[in-house]
Amino acid sequence: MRMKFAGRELDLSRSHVMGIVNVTPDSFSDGGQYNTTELAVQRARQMVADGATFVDVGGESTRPGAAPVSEQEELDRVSPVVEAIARQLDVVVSVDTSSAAVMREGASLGAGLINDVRALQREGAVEAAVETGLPVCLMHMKGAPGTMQERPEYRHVVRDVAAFLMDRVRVCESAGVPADQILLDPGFGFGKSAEHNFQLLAALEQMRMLGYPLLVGMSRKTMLGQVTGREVSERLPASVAAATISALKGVSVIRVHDVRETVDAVRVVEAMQSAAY
Ligand code: 7PM
Repeated sequence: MRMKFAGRELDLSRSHVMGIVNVTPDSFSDGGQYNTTELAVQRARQMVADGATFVDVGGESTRPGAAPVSEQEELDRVSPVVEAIARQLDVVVSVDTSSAAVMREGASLGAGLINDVRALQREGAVEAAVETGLPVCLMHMKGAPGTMQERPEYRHVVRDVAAFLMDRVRVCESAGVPADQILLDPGFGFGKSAEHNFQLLAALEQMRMLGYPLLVGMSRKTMLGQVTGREVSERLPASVAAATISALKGVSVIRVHDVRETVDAVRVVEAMQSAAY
């Protein structure tokens, strides 16, 4: 179960940690582009030192109610950061985008993975992804970022999410994305109630039986606030618990804010698995 990310081949039968590097203007209150890039690279450097295998660079906020970002704005934010991290650090750079232009530019600057919360449904995205030759992560989202959390409903959340993802797999493979370059993500918090999210968490082994490596992101999310009563700044223990469960269930990539703590948790799971009799 190996996959090649722009020159770096990884064993996805193990769990890897992906650090989140946001390059939205509100994530660094500085204003200037140079400062933003420097701070993002600094953050990524610490994540690599802490054991991250991937860093996910995103310039479009999917936050409910966030203003949509123009393609040029997203390019201006993401490109210098992808380029600097890919050049300076030993890590797979994931580009968190739905834009065909950002996918192409990111790939040319050294990105190793396309992470699209819209599962390549935007105009030209599948074709752009195929051209880059990079692996892609296809995520499930119900509705659109602005309104997705308004009373989401499913017939059966696990079946519905799996059916959506397999439909996107079919479209992508037909267009030329190799089957062994696809990761799937149930999209925790993207158009799901707390119950939906925890049903999906419980069903991760089932999800894995679809035959594609999984990537998940639960770090600091509302679903963890809903069961702990904690504010976002107090969700580290719950986030590490969610990551531990993910590793136990065989998830390949765990997307988090807190790399060091998550890497420790993954190491504990791995120690148990390699000792199991
Ligand atoms: C506001 C709302 C800010 C949501 C940030 C978010 C995922 C992702 C995100 C995920 C994959 C967050 C999310 N979440 N990509 N991008 N999977 N593949 O909490 O779960 O980080 S953005």
